[in-house]
Amino acid sequence: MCATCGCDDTTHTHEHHKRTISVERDVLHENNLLAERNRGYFEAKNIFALNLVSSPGSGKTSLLERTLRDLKARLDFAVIEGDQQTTRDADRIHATGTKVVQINTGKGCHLDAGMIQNAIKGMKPADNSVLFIENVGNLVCPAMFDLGEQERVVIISVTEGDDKPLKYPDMFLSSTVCVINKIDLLPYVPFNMEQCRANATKVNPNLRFVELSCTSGEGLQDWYTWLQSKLPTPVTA
Ligand SMILES: Nc1nc2c(ncn2[C@@H]2O[C@H](COP(=O)(O)OP(=O)(O)OP(=O)(O)O)[C@@H](O)[C@H]2O)c(=O)[nH]1
Ligand SMILES: [Mg+2]
Repeated sequence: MCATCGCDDTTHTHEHHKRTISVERDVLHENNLLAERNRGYFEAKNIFALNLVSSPGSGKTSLLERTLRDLKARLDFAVIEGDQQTTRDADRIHATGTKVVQINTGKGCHLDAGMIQNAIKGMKPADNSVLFIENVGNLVCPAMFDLGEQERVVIISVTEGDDKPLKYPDMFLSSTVCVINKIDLLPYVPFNMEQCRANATKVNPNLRFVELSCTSGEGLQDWYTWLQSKLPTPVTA
């Protein structure tokens, strides 16, 4: 039996697999072109865009809520929320007083650059602002889709297991920062921090780590220090 598609036919040629690959390439090519346009827009307006990716429930929205509340007096923020259904996360962000747009992807499992282009046309984030994009909770598909962001932040929580970087390497390879969240739960779960970091570093030696808890607040200062160190210098007229 064919190990790729399960066909019993021994004369099977695999031609149809080649066709599938070329379609995927076309979709990604189109996405990459739009991502470059987004990147140009962000550069021109001096907007610092971050793409937050993780499995469902790792704490993307919780990290945003804390960050927005703690830094809103100093920085100008906008948020694009991606979910399959509901406006629950957008409602949470709205409650912090931050400008937010919700994108519902329906059956889709990731945001793409075209969705971001449409969202920024509508929301018009301010010059010199920080734009957070919360992707759909999924450790696989969002890895393939460049949105034009400057930084991709992968969040893993200690309840997920320290082997996840090895099992979902594309996400950790394509990210620039790895936030390890829910460290308040470390006493209760079998999670080896050093092993997790070693696994992630094996996949991506350039990955930077921040360990924190959105609940207790421990480690949040490290995240804020990193965020502020990355901000581009405001453009002066
Ligand atoms: N104990 C603990 N719980 C946390 C922490 N951060 C988030 N949570 C909880 O984890 C759950 C999921 O958090 P969310 O912020 O909604 O996670 P998310 O990644 O935005 O989830 P999706 O958008 O559904 O993918 C919530 O019940 C949070 O209260 C943390 O640091 N410690
Ligand atoms: Mg969320």
